[in-house]
This record gives sequence, C-alpha cells and structure tokens, in this order.
Amino acid sequence: MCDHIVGDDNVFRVGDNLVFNYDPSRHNVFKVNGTFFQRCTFPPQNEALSTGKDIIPLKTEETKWYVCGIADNCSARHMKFIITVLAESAPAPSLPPSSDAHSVVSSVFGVVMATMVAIAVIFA
Ligand SMILES: [Cu+2]
Repeated sequence: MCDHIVGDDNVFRVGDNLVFNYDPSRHNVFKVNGTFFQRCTFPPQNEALSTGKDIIPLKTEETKWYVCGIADNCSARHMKFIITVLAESAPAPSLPPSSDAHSVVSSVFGVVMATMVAIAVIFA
C-alpha cells in the first residue's frame, strides 16, 4: 500500500481533516519541514504519530509535509506526502469534476481527506 507516489493535486481546505490510515506496526507519520522531506530525515521517534488512524484538523493556510519514519520507507518506498491547505474561500482548484470536491485520496499512507461532516474511508 505504500508503493504509490502522490501527485501534485493534494489540495485541502482550511476546516478539512487529514486522516492517515495505516498499519501502526509497519508505518508511522512525522510532520516535517521541506528540508527533512527532501532528505527523508525525521525528528525523534517519540514525535511520531503512530495510532494508525491519525486525524489532523487543518486550521491554517500552508504547505505541510509528512513522511514515514520506519526503516527506509521514505527514501526507498516514497512514503512521503505533501499537501497544500488553501483558505476556505479560495477559488476551487481544478479538481476532477466527477469526484466529490472534498475527496483527495492518496494511497501512500491510505490518506483520506474529509470534510468536517463526513469521514469517508477510501483505500486505493
Ligand atoms: Cu511506512
């Protein structure tokens, strides 16, 4: 499940939740900066998210970087994930018209983005 590379279209909105679904015995999640992201380096292990279902409320407009800190998952298996959080009122980016405008899914961590009202678990 972690062999997929995420595209550039991971656009979220302030007020959305980012949900990481993964097997905590095999993966974890670190929020890192852009440099760490590029190099696949991590903060101390005790800063990892490791519940297997981490829900991150997106409250500010920013770019966020996440990597898996287990073994060489990040460097060898591309378990890294970048998202862009836009202001709630920003013009809609070019999302596929057929899909739910609030669903941006990555299979890297089994990442699911959901609105405040519904968390849809979608696994690629
Ligand atoms: Cu991993």
